[in-house]
Amino acid sequence: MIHPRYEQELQKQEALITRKNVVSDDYNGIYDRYVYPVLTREHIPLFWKYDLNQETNPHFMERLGVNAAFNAGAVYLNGKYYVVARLEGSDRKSFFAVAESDNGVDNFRFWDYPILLPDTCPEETNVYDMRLTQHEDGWIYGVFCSESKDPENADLSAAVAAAGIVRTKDLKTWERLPNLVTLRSPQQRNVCLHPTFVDGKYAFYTRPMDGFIETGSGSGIGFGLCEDITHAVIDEEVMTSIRKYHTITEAKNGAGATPIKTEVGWLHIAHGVRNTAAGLRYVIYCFMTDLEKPWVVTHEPGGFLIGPKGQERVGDVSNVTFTNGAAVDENGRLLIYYASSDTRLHVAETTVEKLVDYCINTPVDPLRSVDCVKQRCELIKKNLELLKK
Ligand code: M1P
Repeated sequence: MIHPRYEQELQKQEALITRKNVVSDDYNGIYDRYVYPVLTREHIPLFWKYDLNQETNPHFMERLGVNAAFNAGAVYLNGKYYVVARLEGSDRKSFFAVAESDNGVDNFRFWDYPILLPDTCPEETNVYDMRLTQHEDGWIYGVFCSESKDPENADLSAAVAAAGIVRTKDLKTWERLPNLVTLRSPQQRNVCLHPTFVDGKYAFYTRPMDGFIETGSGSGIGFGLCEDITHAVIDEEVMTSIRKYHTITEAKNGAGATPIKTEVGWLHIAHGVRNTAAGLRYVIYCFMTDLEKPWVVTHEPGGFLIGPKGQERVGDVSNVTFTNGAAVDENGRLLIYYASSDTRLHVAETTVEKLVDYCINTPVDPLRSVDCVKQRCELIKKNLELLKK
């Protein structure tokens, strides 16, 4: 018999899932933030957490808790919005699950089961942050972080990060391919597959790292080509958007959403990290690369696009905004799915046209305070002259 408490909890959850999302009055002209997160741990189906049977669970206790729903890959398919979210169980293991919505900003519902990845990597302990790429070869690829214990380091927290690769046609059946091998970088995280062939090859954005946390000598977001996606090996990585001293990317950066093709170039929505006395601060930034040479940065507006604000600042890993997914519809409506503080998933809405304008017309970071003030004074002068007319 179903526990009587189930109905009460279900009603609460239904109210949360079906709540209409509203645009925040926090204006910047670039994008609209929505007030409510689109996914939280409270969106997880109750039957994933509770044993609903009153006989075996008389106190209606959670048997398998979920701690967080955050960093999500995203895709717009046949008029619907799908995210593959990173869920973290209360046991700290992350896994993936598909949630869908008709409008992309609210009413996200998880499918009945999370994704059970083919178990091809016995050493793999944890998986997270899937980027979804609708590739011109006809597959939808998911590239994610595959983490395992570092066998060569006795420190219990020493880990190795690699890029796992899966592919699907329907988000239901997933074929696992061997992990990406990058011959010159010992570890990889935040790897993302480019949606088209480049010089007839598969192209990946990488994030070369010497260790699990620190990027070490890795100077930014890399780019490499491979012949065969079913045994993906990248020999050489060239740099795209690089880390710079005293900027939002000083400590590290990484590819985010799969690049979006526009008439003027590829639009990238990535993340940058700086260090502070309070720990690392993660923000989201944009840049554009050349259509033919998608590793060549053509525009890189100064500063961040989305930084943690208000309640977004607080969570399991505070002061973090992070994205690994965006969805574009046939009219150029662009939804950026971003997570705050490794805890919940939000959405910001803009258009491809607006974000291209932002990339092209936002001044670059001049890298020195004095030059930043000069830059601002120019804007003020122009505006004051206009206001006086
Ligand atoms: O905790 C913040 C983020 O840290 C990692 O990003 P990066 O590799 O750039 O440090 C990722 O593990 C990401 O999942 C997480 O949100």
